[in-house]
Amino acid sequence: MKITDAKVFVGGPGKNYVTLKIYTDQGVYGLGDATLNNRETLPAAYLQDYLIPNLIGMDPRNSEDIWQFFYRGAYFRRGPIAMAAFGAIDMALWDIKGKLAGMPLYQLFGGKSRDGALVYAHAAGADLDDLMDSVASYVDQGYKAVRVQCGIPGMPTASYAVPEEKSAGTDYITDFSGIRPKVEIWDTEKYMRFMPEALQKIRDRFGPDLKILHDVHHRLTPREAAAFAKAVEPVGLFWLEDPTPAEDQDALNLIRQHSTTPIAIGEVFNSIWECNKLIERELIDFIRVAVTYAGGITHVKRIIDLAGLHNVRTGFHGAPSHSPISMAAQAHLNAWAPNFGIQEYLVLGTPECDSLFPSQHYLRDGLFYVSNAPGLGVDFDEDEVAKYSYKPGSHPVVRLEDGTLWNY
Ligand code: CS2
Ligand code: MG
Repeated sequence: MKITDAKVFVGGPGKNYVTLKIYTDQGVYGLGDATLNNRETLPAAYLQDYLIPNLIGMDPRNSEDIWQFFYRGAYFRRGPIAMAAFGAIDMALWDIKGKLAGMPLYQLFGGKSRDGALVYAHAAGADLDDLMDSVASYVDQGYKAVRVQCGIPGMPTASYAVPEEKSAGTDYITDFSGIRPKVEIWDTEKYMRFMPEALQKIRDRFGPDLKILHDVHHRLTPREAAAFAKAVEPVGLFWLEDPTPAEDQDALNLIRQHSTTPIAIGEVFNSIWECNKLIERELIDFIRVAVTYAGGITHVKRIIDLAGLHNVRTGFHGAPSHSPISMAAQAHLNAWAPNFGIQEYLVLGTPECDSLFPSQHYLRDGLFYVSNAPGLGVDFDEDEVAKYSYKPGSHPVVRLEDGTLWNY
């Protein structure tokens, strides 16, 4: 069996999705996602200029050897751009494998460990009242778990993932007003004074059963993060996410020394080598990698297995930071993984998105049910994507009030 062609498509409804389609001499094709937020053209170019010319003629069933060929063959290993490009190829090859076997991917991994996989929604509010309304709307929809992000009183600008105005939406992931980022101002002391009390008020309002998650988004130093995790211990969070940048994996020791609040880290990681110490020393409770950013299904399965040896559960990063194709790949891993924790889930179900990426996956009562169709169980409409083109966009950058550049 041989790969005969591969094409990259950049664009989609409200997002620069990067979709890879691999064609074979047996008519079976595979789909992969290489959507690297705000840098979408780069994995697309890596695929187009370096990887696809090598793919032609390879046997698509040899997904492990192909992964090793590109990873070791690159010489300059890892990094988000390369691993997103490898990730797309790997997802597409697993999609082909499942179609050849006539099985949904979770069957190839080891079958189902659960039917519905727990997901969490994103609640946000310009102030605490606004946030409470947002949480209530998700609880009414049947969600069992909700991430909560709140505007901080006195903060000079809206904070991460928080709308400027009450009841306003916010596309905090990509601002399509151009390639030059907006500036968000951050004040740690205001955040540290306000947020623990706000989280307790949310717990008091919604009771002990709601799984409450909060994303610090890398804004604290390890010491501040330890103090914050200790302060919110009584809230009983499901997890505290990215409390501090994790380049220095050892820095996470300080949080563990001061708090039992569950910690989730990993969405910015693109290989096992950025999280192996966090996992082996049990400095985290959830690993947040994304199949797209961390080299695809083949590499993420290695991370899941390592995590499973060390009481660490999965909590995959979610769309629309990447596409419904990666959501499908993660849904199959979520159905199988014995150490599954939770899946981030922003409702992508706009008619435009559904017609570009048709699938039989579905959400009910806060649980995600994976399709039983062979392979990934998601398709891609090449005619539909022609309606879209790449739009330059960027995250904000963050500065402290004195102008110091800080962590977005
Ligand atoms: C966020 C991400 O979903 C999350 O947990 O941290 O959406 C993050 O802000 C974006 O992926 C950045 O591109
Ligand atoms: Mg996050």
